Amino acid sequence: MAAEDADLTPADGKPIGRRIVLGMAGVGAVAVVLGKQLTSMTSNAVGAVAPQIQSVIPATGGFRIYTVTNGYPEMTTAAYRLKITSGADVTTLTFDDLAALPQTSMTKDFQCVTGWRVDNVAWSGVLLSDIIDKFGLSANGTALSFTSFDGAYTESLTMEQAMRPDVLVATSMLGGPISQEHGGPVRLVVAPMYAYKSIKWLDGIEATPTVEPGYWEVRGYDVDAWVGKSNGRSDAPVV
Ligand SMILES: Nc1nc2c(c(=O)[nH]1)N[C@H]1C(S)=C(S)[C@@H](COP(=O)(O)O)O[C@H]1N2
Ligand SMILES: [Mo]
Repeated sequence: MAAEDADLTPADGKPIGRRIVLGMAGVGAVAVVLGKQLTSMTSNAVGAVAPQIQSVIPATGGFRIYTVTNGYPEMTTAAYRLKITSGADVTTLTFDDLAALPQTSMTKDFQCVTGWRVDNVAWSGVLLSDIIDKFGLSANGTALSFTSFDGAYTESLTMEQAMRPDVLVATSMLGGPISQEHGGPVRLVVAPMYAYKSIKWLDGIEATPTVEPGYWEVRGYDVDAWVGKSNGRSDAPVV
């Protein structure tokens, strides 16, 4: 499956392009939608690009599936590892290790900065604050950096943001495992912020001295991506 970068720099200097890849099982549709037209075009773009495969695009319940690489990285729960770096201490957790930690559930709206939103998404997993406490991360930095096993996407939070009770290292979504395209087996969910903070295919958490802006943030999006209070489009229609 091929996709092309759609980064643009509009008049306000903030690159707002992004790439959307929709596809499954050897049949892919690639919609490259530019800048401000993204919100209004996403639904139609699929039909416009490849009308014949519309019927095989999975019903994702209102979610758009995003990736900044060519496709979705694959990982079994057995092979999964989460590397936690807290100063000189490096700990590697398996999926079972995560499952053995206290489990927390939350149901929150999931809002992309481009305007689409899915209401009442059920997540469960381990509170990031529990991981911070268990591994002493706040003694070793003022922020956290997150990496993905897609090898490209990164994210960050201040320690204060990361301690919130609505920030989860999620191992379950909508009552089941997190699917490959939604970032399984483990993704971050930062419920109070636009979904670009919710890094998929999470494989690393590290305490850092300062906030290191993530993938979209070095491309112009706000580091503090509070829904309705950042450079997102909370006023945009849900498409
Ligand atoms: N690794 C990775 N995480 C990511 C992204 C991505 O492209 N790669 N996109 C982000 C954006 S912009 C959104 S809106 C959500 C989309 O989540 P979904 O693909 O499960 O709908 O994932 C976020 N996390
Ligand atoms: Mo997004």
